[in-house]
Amino acid sequence: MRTASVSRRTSETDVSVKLALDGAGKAEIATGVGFLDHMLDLLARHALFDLTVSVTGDTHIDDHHTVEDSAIALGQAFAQALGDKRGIARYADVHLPMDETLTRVALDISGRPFLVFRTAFARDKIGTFDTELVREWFQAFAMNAGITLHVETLYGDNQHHIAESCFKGLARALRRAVALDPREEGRVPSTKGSL
Ligand SMILES: [Mn+2]
Repeated sequence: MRTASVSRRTSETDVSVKLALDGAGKAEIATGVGFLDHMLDLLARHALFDLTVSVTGDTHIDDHHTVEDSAIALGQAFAQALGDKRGIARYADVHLPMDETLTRVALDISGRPFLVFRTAFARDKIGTFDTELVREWFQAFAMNAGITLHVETLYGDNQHHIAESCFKGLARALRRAVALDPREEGRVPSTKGSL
């Protein structure tokens, strides 16, 4: 079973994550940040991961620590659940439309963390959520999941759609990249023999 649990406690946040890669898209998300809950809910649904995320964070300051630390814990859980990456498709890319917005996500489950994030927000807030935290989330997730992740919003106007297209694009790309390819016959998909 490709599952993992991660608990991570600091003076700023207390995070617990449970992840099953071969799930049905069931999510129980309670981070204390409504917009982040919405993004993680649709991430689980579109990746077909079963995902539980609970955070008690210092949101009286702002949402930064809760967003970053939950992404660190989810990235760690993802890497743990994948294990030695035997048999996976490894690469995937998606163009994710959401009404007027189009975002491209390409990723490699490489073990070499890297983020290219070419998505700009014209406004600082979506409701009470700071739009700059979208990039923070992707950075923390990519570094801790150990994936090479390229996100580019090709065009778009609505800030909610732009953020949501990034998370949905990631979800759909992860769903394909973690899928087991029967032609790999359980081998690690690299000429080096490990990822
Ligand atoms: Mn939405």
